[in-house]
Amino acid sequence: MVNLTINGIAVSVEENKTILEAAKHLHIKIPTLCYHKDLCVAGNCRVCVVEQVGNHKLVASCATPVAEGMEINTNTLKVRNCRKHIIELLLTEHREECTKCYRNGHCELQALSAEYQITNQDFIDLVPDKNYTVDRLSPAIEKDDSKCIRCQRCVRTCAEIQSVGAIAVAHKGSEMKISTFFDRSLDEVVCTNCGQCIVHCPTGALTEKSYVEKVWDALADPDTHVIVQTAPAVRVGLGEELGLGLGTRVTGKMVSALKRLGFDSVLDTNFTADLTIMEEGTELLTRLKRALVDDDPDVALPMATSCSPGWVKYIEHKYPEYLPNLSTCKSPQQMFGALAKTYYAKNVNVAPENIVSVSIMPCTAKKFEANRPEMKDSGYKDVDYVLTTRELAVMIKQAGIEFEKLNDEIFDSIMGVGSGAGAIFGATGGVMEAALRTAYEIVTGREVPFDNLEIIPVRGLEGVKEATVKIEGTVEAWNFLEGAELKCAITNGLENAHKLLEAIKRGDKFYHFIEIMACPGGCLGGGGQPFPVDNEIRLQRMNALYEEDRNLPIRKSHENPEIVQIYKEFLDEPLSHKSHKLLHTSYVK
Ligand code: HC0
Repeated sequence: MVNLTINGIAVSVEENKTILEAAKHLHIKIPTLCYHKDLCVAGNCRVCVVEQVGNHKLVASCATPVAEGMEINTNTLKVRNCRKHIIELLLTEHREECTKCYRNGHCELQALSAEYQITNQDFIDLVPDKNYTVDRLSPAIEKDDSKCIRCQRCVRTCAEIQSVGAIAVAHKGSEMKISTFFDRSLDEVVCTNCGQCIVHCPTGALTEKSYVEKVWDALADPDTHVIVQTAPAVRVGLGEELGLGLGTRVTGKMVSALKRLGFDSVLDTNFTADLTIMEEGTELLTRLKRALVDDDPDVALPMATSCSPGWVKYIEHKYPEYLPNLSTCKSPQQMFGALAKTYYAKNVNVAPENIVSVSIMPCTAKKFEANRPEMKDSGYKDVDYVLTTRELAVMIKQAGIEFEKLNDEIFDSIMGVGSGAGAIFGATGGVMEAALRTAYEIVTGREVPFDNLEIIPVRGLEGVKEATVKIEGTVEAWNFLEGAELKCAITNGLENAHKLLEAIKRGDKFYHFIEIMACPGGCLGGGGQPFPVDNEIRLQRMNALYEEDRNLPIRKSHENPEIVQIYKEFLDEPLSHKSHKLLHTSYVK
């Protein structure tokens, strides 16, 4: 342990801790901007400066390790003035239009400016007029350089967490900016649209493309039938944006709010998450049969999940040789869209051209996915508009709904019933757990051999998780799997996906089935979820999703009565001709 004093108070912390971390032990808050718990230390904004007693040196507390006998002051005149000047300088280069800014009220620079009562503009003449770029071409993410403070949190996020590198530092000195390959639009580079840069950006330099006004227009149009689907992870994030505690489960209030907003039908993506399990589980078993019984050399294993659009774009850009390994299943969002304008339209007797299909997602890549040209199998654009969790919160506030006072309501039908297996899709490992609950039971006729259906090895925030499920005692149709050991792996965050794929490529690892989610923690940590985010917050949302599962009456996808109904009335069976047409797709480089 290392002993030091901060503001005259003694503290002992482990070696290799920083002054910033030591101060936290004493509940002393030091302001930061370029620092983020998820990222490596950059130490470039210097707003976290503190003063060393004795030599009066100012040091960046986020980047300075503690030392034995160190004496630090965090609140001297020199420290305060220095921080104030740094904030003033940042504001000088930052286009101040707080009242019109997307991050108004959620901006870390704005908060610091308020905290330090910045009222003067002493440095305004130092900065020449600049030609800032505002990139609005992507259907998912907007980038406004005039709001950028060059802290590089986005750059580190894209490289460290996502292994994508779509954005990087370009030029030097006063010309330095965060740019893309040849300064092209995010729509034209390797960006996966995951939006992790947005949730790690302290200001409004990176934001989602908003479709709030389009949805208000649709709701106001008497000739449209506007339906909404809500993703699993929204129900454990939305409350944070509306004054409730971290990871509060707000499913019933969310449904109630959506009804008050005027949606004609409030439905659940968890329904198509269950449907995905039926289709993807059958696809996996079919691939296993081809590999194990037919000795088919062309069958691609491991089969990889395909429901995370950031991951799909990543594999298209970076590992196209593994595209045959992707499950042909569309994501639950897109399955829902295709069914909304076919199965649902027929059931409620509404012309599909009059249906506007909206989805609420914790994800910005879902906006890109809905705009992919291949996502029109219903004969129309399957999903018209995608809103993030944050955008839904904006609509609820604009409508004057006192969210925390709402009573719980239930989803409409049809396509409004989801199982607990569908709910846990929002957490890393959830798709795997849901698939195993169903596939194991189909193959053996018995429940998975885990207490209370909870497959613990696939749970948690670790980057790469592995599980082996031994199949013992099969029903007749699946005798070839008797004694087989199904090897699975789960990753979250694209850097971890990269590591896993490299291990598979080298031949170090072999799996039958892998689940990959683009965002840390899975969708619950998606780029469309409320600010801020770190692992403690992700864990709270994750626990809430598992609680949601435990509290639902149906916890296995194949037992969802609406799933049984859709196969009986419309799809016939998993991987049927109709399923293939509406629920499956293929991706190319
Ligand atoms: Fe997800 Fe999904 S679980 S990707 O993370 O599979 O966004 O929440 O909606 O589609 O269901 C996101 C979350 C979804 C889809 C589902 C999947």
